[in-house]
Amino acid sequence: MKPSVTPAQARRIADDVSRVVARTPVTDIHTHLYAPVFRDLLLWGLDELLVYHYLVAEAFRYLDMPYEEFWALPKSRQAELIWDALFIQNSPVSEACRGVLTTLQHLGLDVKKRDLGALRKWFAQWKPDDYVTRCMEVAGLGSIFMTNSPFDDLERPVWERGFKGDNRFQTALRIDPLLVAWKDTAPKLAAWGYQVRPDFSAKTISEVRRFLAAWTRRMGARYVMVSLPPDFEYPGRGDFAQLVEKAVLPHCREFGQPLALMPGVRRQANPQLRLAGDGVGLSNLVSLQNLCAAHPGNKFACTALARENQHELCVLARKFRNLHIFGCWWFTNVPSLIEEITRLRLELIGLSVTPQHSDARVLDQIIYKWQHSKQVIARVLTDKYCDLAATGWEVTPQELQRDVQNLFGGAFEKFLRG
Ligand code: RAT
Ligand code: ZN
Repeated sequence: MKPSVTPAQARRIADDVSRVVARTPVTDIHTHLYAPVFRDLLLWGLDELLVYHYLVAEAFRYLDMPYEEFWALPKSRQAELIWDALFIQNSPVSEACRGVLTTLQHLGLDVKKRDLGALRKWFAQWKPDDYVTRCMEVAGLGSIFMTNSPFDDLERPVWERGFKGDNRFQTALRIDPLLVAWKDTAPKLAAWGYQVRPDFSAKTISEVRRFLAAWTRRMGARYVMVSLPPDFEYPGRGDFAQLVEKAVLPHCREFGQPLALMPGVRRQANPQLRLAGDGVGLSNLVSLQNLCAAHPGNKFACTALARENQHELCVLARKFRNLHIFGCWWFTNVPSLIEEITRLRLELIGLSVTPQHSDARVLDQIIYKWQHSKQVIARVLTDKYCDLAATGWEVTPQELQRDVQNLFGGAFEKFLRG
């Protein structure tokens, strides 16, 4: 007789999955957050939540003031304008707006009164260090990966002074300027004492490797990362292909680091929006296929920005075990697409994936980004376990725990170590 899932059994599976998803600590493998010793680089609090670049882009759909006038205002005034446009004049239904409310709600605040002043007062009582711990608790995070750039003039001095570490945070070496703006970056490296020229002579390459090795050691970086335009090319005679092949991949092999690629961003589609001005394009993932095929001794991680790239990316992961796919990035970090993409991934590559990262730029955002994603991930997992139960295969509590741990950082950790 063919077993089928009764409504009671389905409810039990849903409850078990929700419970395990809620209590399993997550490793957030890509954020723009910093440990508190990085001081002003760690953004947190209500005004930062409101001036998040996702909300700036949305607010300008309604604002008619010139861009420059907006940017000249103090942050608190910008926050008030965004609050008024996106929460008061219109209902805050977008994912980024809803996120602010979810965050406030989970911090125990009353959003009903729409009282910006009272909400601001609550945030003013916190010290950053305690607040990091509090937000991680509420979000259910065990560990946060920073994005660490030696090219960031505010961040570099902190490393040069010596950062002793913070056991809540891990590090990732971000190298966009090296790979996407080599002509501007070579003189910088030269000024920092690396004997590089714009060419790719053996000397230049060994100096780029010396730079990568020094920063990997200084940061204790666990992987190397770059975001890329849709038309990135590999192999090729371009700077990206040359540098990746000759310097970055040998470096990654030496240090056992994956290279995380984030293709699909069209930087500064509208420069007047500043950080909010980047767009999306369909990526040429044949270049990723070429990288994975030509370098089986390297590990690659990838998240693609375009929805239309997600199926091809899953198929690539089926072909190449040196490819780990992760996250629903930026414009795909909305519930409808998280659901679609997570289902697709589980159906095509099972549990050897990291379905989400937060990309939080403001500490408090980890609360909503994980709350919303966990809801969707739990729903998808429940459906999959119900499909299994219909065959007579019941997932044990230990198996459920193992699966969720893998999705929430375990699979990525194994990939890092492998
Ligand atoms: O999602 C974002 O906040 C973007 O602005 C980018 O930072 C992107 O995530 C990236 O890492 O380039
Ligand atoms: Zn990011």
